[in-house]
Amino acid sequence: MSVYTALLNRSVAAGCSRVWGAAPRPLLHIRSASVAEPGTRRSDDEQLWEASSFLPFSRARIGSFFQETPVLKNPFLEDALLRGYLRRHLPQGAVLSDLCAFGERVAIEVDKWGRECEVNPPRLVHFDPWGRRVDHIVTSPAWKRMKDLSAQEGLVAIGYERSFGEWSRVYQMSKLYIFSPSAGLYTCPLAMTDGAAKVIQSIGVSWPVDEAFSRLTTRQSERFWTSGQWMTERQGGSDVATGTETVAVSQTDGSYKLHGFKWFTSATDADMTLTLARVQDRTGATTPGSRGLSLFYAEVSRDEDGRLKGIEVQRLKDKLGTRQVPTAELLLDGLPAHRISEEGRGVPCIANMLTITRIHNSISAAAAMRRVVQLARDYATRRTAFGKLLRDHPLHMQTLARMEVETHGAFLLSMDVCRLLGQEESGVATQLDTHLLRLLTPVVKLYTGKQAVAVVSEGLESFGGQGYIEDTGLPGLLRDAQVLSIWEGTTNVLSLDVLRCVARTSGMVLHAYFTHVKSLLAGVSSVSTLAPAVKAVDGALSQLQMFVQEAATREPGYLDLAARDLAYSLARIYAGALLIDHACWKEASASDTYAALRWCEQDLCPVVTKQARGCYDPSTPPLDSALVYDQPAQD
Ligand code: MFK
Repeated sequence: MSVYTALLNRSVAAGCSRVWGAAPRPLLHIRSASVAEPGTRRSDDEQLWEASSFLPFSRARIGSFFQETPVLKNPFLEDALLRGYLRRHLPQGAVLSDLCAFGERVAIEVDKWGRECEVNPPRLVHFDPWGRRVDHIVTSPAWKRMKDLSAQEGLVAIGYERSFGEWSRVYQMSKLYIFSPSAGLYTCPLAMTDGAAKVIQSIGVSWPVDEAFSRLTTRQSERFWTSGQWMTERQGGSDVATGTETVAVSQTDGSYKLHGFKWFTSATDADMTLTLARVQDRTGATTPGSRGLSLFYAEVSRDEDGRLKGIEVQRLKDKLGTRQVPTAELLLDGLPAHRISEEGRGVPCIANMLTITRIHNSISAAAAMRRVVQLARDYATRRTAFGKLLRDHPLHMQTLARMEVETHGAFLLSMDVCRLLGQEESGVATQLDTHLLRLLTPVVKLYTGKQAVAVVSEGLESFGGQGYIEDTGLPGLLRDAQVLSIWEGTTNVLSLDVLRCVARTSGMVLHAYFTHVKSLLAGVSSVSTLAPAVKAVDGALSQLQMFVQEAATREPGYLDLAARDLAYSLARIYAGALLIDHACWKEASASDTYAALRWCEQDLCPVVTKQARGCYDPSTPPLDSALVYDQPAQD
């Protein structure tokens, strides 16, 4: 008999079962403890097993119930709305079969890489073992595989090949939408890569960026490049125009060297970047403000000693989410660069990039919502509580249905902006379409960014405590969603962008908006099931039109205060019209109708509701300030 067995036997003899109460029955039976026949000798193993069966804690006794996990199935096949939308607008077999095959790959292979990017985040190695400064950003093998996959699957290329004409962007973004929640945030470098390709194409591809354009848009993984977008400095995350301190010193060969400090540079392992700087004149002076900014192209390369040319990586950022993406602070110390905009035209030139990255952001937001709904729906068929599956609890299903309504709205908003982008790029856009694209890009970005945080947060709750446990992968969805309303323009900055584009076009963007929403409603029969939804959108649209006319006569500042609610109203009314339009399609499903009806039950025009409460009156700012800066208690 081993010492251990002897000890166990002694414990039993000492009456452990009395101390701990009745001996619990083993829950997990590996084998039964045998009862020795008289005259037979029990083995040490048998005696050990018998003794241990009286212990309240042991490996055999953590319980026999293990919850089935939520399963990620092919995200294309699981998404009736995406498939319906494509059947309606882009029914080409090649597209559908590519998306189906890609969806299978995402579920089986790519999702695991995405997880690996999260658990194996990038790190910065400043020095080599012999003390030389190297500034290596070490990324996981999965992150590198994402780069190859992105090229091979044409995740940027599809938008530039334009094989499906005006619907090419919808095809590309559908693929990114399937990819995004499994991508380990590789969608971030792809957004900037796409944006950089767009800028280069818009300025007319020529030396030195022709090679870059071909690499950004290739399907050959060994040639594929990603691009950064180094805009943010210490003073200028939003206020780029005044906050940019980086200077460009011209060289005798016509190129420049950049000196400055970039405070947030995402996906810093990029091969090239577009960045803003102020050109110094002979005296070293620069022009302040937006008019002093020019756009530069720079390659990220190393010298023969392995040092980055003209760049020092100060540190990697410690972020709430998006930990998969290397985000760095960079000192630009003579970075060789080429000016690719006219002097002083940097902001309008990089605005093309902002349009693209904001559309990518919207797609990622809708995709995050779709993913959490898919997982929650699957889980509801596997989890039993209070004697029945979650799917049989009406209140639980009502909650999932509300998440689905939001996801329907976000998807159609985002895809419609992709549709408009595709039309503009293939030369078939009308002036109305171009105005709509300008107005809706910030509106859809800001609205879907906020929706994503709310829906993903709700989604986590549907897994109970497991939704809060890191290694389920679920909390990462929420942490990553939180960035969607921050980067590429915060909600307030984009709300003000909406006002600026209204002012710059003398209201033409709003005219386009009203015209298009009316045309979407025009085809719906008044006796249709959708009549209450049509009535709600129609009414909200009229209210919004009156608000806009009246607000134009108000003092400056009135609209600034209304900007956020105005943007929300534009988003909700437009999404309502899109949902109705989609539900009127002859092959629409019952859930398409349900989504349209439910969406239109909310306050579609919060700007008028808040106006009626006097929220934008001149007395409001002092009141709001008083609320925020409350007087300290007087002793
Ligand atoms: C999953 C996807 C994720 C994506 C990953 C990307 C990660 C990158 C991390 C970052 O977040 S990088 C930093 C993000 N920062 C921003 O998004 C900047 C936010 N600030 C703004 O958007 C400001 O509104 C802006 C810097 C554009 C304001 O600059 P200005 O110089 O005060 O603009 P102004 O005076 O309104 O306009 C100057 C010109 O640009 C005008 O043209 P013109 O001179 O020809 O009249 C405008 O029409 C044009 N412009 C400005 N915004 C535009 C635009 N054009 C088109 N679209 C726009 N949005």
